Amino acid sequence: MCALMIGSLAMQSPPPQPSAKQADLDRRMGWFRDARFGMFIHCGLYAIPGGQWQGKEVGGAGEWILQTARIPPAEYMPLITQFNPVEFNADEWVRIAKMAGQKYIVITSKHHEGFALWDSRVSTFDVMGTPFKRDILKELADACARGGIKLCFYHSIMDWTHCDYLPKREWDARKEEDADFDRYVGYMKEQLRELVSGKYGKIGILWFDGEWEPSWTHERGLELARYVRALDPDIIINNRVDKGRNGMAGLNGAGDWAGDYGTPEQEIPATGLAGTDWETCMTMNDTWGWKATDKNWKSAANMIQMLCDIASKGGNFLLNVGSQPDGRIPAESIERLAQIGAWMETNGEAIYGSSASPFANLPWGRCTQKQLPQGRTRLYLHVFEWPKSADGKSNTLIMPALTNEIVAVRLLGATSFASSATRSGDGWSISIPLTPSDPVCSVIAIDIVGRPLPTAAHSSK
Ligand code: FHN
Repeated sequence: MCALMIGSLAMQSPPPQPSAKQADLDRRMGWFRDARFGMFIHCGLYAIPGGQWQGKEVGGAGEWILQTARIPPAEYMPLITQFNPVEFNADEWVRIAKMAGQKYIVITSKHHEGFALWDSRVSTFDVMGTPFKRDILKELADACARGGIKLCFYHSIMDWTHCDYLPKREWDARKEEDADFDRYVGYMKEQLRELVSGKYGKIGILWFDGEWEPSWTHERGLELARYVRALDPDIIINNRVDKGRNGMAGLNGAGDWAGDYGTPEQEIPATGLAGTDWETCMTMNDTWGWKATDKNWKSAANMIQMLCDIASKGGNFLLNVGSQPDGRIPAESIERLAQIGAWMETNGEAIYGSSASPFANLPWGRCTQKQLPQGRTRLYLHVFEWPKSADGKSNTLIMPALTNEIVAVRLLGATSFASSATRSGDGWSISIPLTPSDPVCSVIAIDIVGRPLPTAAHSSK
């Protein structure tokens, strides 16, 4: 039996009262911190060439083909006549996200190509100008409402095809002096109003991107954030509305930057980031927009451990799918999402609503935590490297550096085995089965008295 010593609750002072600004942020971020895992969808005209142009393979991400192949907008925009994703089924997309355990969807309302995935009143370069003639975002909004998935929009500030966006691509024949960037910002704001107006339901996040060109300034970023906040005081705005992020690391440097959370891209911060909300976005292969030749798929095992790593540092994981020109999500994506979903079915409680590990590092894996009533805490031990039994008869996991009393131990997904914990040095020795309950990551839940008190050497603080 685990030690049933009645641990004295360490006298832990209550946390300080948050400021009004922090309280407002906490209110907005509540569902985001609970969700932890979302689906990114890159859907646009770029899936039609799918990485090929004029019979040649084009390097780089599929959605960057206008830039990478230096396609004049006048030659790119006629792709609209070929956009016809006849296999698109919004309920199927939502089913796949739910199957994976993803709680929100961020879809590209408009990527850098400037094509609007909804029926926009202020543009003819939109989905209603295609043979498909259906409002994809409206169908997805209705499916998300039916499925209980939070809908969010990725929206690019940079717009390679709009006549007023600056700077123009150097191979764009249109004259920069004919463009009016302020007029472009007014157009962008009008499209954002359409998206957040209620027609598409309550939008969870406006996921800005494409903020890096010189035409977009800190002042414009602050003003756009104020504009969006006025449209909806509850909507979350990422930090790419402004100029504060440090490239792909995605986290704001010092300064009064707009945006509610940081956006590391294709990478996971080395440690947790106390007091900062953040979300790593990542492709499953190497491209955001669909590319026929990109077969460099990550394994589901790798992405499950990434999800645990990210949650153990207090972040969210936004995992991408690039829809095919026919409107289907690639089979390779669905296959991986199904495997991730199976793991989440058993272990999701260790991810959803969890917060960062109190430990700097653990030799066998990661840790997340949740507060319990009566001042107790549940620690979830995500074991990647299952210990090997010394004698083939019994097995233990060493939980180092935990001064709190353990009052309960449970192996997620293992119905029969009764784990127990006994003191071991400055931590605990936990009895575990000879073999892991999951080959990728087995989770052990331990309930402790009080808030976790790791020894100084092992604290993440
Ligand atoms: O240029 C885009 C890219 O196409 C993709 O949308 C990613 C996703 O976060 N964001 C930009 C690259 O940082």
